[in-house]
Amino acid sequence: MKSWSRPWVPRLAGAGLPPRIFDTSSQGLAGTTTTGVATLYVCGITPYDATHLGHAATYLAFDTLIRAWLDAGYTVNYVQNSTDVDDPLLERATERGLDWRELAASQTELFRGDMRALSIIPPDDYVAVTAVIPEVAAAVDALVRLGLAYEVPSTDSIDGEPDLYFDITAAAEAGPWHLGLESNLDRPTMLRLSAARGGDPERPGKHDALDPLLWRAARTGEPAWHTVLGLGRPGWHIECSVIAVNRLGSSITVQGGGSDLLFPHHEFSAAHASALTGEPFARIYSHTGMVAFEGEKMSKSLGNLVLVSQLTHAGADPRAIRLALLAHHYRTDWEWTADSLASGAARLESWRAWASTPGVSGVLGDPSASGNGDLVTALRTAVAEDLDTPAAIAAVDAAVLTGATATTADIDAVHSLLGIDLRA
Ligand code: 5CA
Ligand code: ZN
Repeated sequence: MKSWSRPWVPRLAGAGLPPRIFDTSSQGLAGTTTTGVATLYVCGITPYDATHLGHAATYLAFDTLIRAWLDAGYTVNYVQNSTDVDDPLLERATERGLDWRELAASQTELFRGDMRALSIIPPDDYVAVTAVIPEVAAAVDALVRLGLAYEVPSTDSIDGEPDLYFDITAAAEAGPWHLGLESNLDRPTMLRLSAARGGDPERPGKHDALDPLLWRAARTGEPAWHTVLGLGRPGWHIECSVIAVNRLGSSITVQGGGSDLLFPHHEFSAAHASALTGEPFARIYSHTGMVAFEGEKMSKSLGNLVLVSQLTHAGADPRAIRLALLAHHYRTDWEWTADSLASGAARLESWRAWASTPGVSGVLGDPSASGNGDLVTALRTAVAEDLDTPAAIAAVDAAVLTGATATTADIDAVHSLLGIDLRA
């Protein structure tokens, strides 16, 4: 599927440190790669009601990771999906009297525009689930052959075809995945989250209440595809496993997404991928914190949204939105307020004034003026240490406060590592 245009990322002199980020599985900081190649899979949107600031914050965190990798001289291969067929999208389309394909196409286009406006580095491969149904069906078929999937009878499917479920007990015995590998949660919490986030622990006929759906046989009025498994559509977690494994291979560097996806989605995406390859899914499992609004997690289902497009249409500078988001560490939960954008805009104003002050020679961004100490090193160190953008911002604020002239290298580093072009 079409991605969006790539922002210009200046190359800085020398090289940044290879970044370390927090790994949810081992609960500690981990070096991201030693090979000079980094592979990244980030869960994309379900395209209805795009793009709220929670989405933007999550994609901005992985954009920062990519910027740190590029600065360290790594080759990056980045894949993202679009869940363009799933229950919540179908329900929203029905509510609004829209064709689900039209709703997905229009919201995906809005998302692309918002990502472009925010200068977020696009995936190298942006993959719609509807474009890879045969691939996913073949993978589910392989899991059946491996003895890791089983049929659950259905009463409402067309022709009484069964649905297919993943056998977590058999998969854990086969290894290398085991339940809790990624999420470290206890079983009661898993059962609660499964029920709340698209699972069906109460469904009769499953071997384990937590076993996730791999393949849903066709129902009247629902989209379905003819495949090796018959007529139906994929479950949620398997789409991400297959899209990632078939494009990036096993043991990818980082699997990323919001903390709301930790269980069951990421745990079981990792389980399916490991079952298919016999290898761990990822070396690092990375999760962003949740952005709240009006006291609750910003979410499409609750409707407490602030959309990027609302702010930009009202005249907000996308760089101010970026600075408002980067002011929070990507792993913390925080709340968007009326002040958030205002403080991002004020900071942008002061940084731009700093960047446009001529240096001693009268040249903008005079490279001979080095009054800011080593701001480039400070920025590199901050982003390489678990993407500490608040520390990076504080370093620029400190430089601005001293009144010392911004050098070309300083301005380029702000542009390259934080994605804020102060020359525009
Ligand atoms: N399509 C699936 C993933 S395969 C999905 O979760 N889509 S989504 O549209 O609901 O979310 C897209 C991304 O934004 C996910 O990584 C999710 O974790 C993240 N996200 C959603 N809400 C928030 C929020 N309030 N704060 C931070 N990140 C969020
Ligand atoms: Zn996903």
